Amino acid sequence: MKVTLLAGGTGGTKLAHGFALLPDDVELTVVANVGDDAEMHGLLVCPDIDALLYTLAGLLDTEQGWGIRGDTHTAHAQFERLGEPTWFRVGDADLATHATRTRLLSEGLSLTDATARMAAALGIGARILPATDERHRTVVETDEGVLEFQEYFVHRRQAPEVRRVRFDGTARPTDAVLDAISTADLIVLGPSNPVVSIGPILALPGVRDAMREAAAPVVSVSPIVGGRALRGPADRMMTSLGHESSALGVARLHAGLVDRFVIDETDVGLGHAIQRETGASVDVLPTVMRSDDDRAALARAILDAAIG
Ligand code: FO1
Repeated sequence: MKVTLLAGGTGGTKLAHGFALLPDDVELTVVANVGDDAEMHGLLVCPDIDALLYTLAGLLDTEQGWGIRGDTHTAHAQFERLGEPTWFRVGDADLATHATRTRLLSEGLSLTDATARMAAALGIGARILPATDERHRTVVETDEGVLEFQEYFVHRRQAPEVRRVRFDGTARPTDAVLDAISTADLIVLGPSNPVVSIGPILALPGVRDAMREAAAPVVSVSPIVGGRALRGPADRMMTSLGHESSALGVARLHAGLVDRFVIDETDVGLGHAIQRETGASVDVLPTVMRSDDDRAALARAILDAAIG
């Protein structure tokens, strides 16, 4: 059973972990958002790839939701002494990840190959595919000006009002990504921010067509539960961009692309409207993942509902 999951941020990463926890009959490929990527201290940081690497290797600082558990910050203190910008906090072990990635890229590896090399070194069985090997940065137009994604997300703490989100560059998805979509038995849009986590992947030319043409069912899992994002600014961002902040709002964004919507039990009342407006089926499941068991149970339930 080949599962291809589009993910970025916390929810999608947790669901990736859920699929990875299932027995060996699931062959997992995660297509990772790269819109959040940024150069920090001369190194390429890929936060969504990092979160996948650390989660699937059992290293993630789960309290924080990013970085490595138990990491120290000696380098951070030295950056501070040197007068370097320190609003983006990179731990010592985390720094090794970014340094390794940057070295592999400087030796001519693609981001796809560098990520595969690092995932293998960390003992990860799932395939993590950057959505593209080219520059594809999320740019946030706000009431306080045009901001790079991490500038908006970390430095400005998501305070500015978002007016528009766009993607910098003319990137194309990798062949590996298009192939993972067209050969999958199941395609899942993870419960990640639809605008800045899933949006950048779907914006790459050919990705939407590949999903429409794929034989596999396409399932979208709502990251909005009871009108609220479980983590991050997805709800406020949806509203300020003119979308309803609800599972229905997410379904509208993915209408025409998706065969089934997974919504949380809290949102059972939205099921009929989603079905009526999008023509897709609706599965009502417990989508809030508090434990590893919750993650695996949701992954299993999605498989059962979509494939039987
Ligand atoms: N998030 C923060 O809120 N503050 C940080 O200082 C920070 C550093 C950081 C370093 C490496 C990394 O891979 C991720 C990091 N993140 C940090 C998380 C990241 O900014 C966001 O959570 C994602 O981009 C949103 O999905």
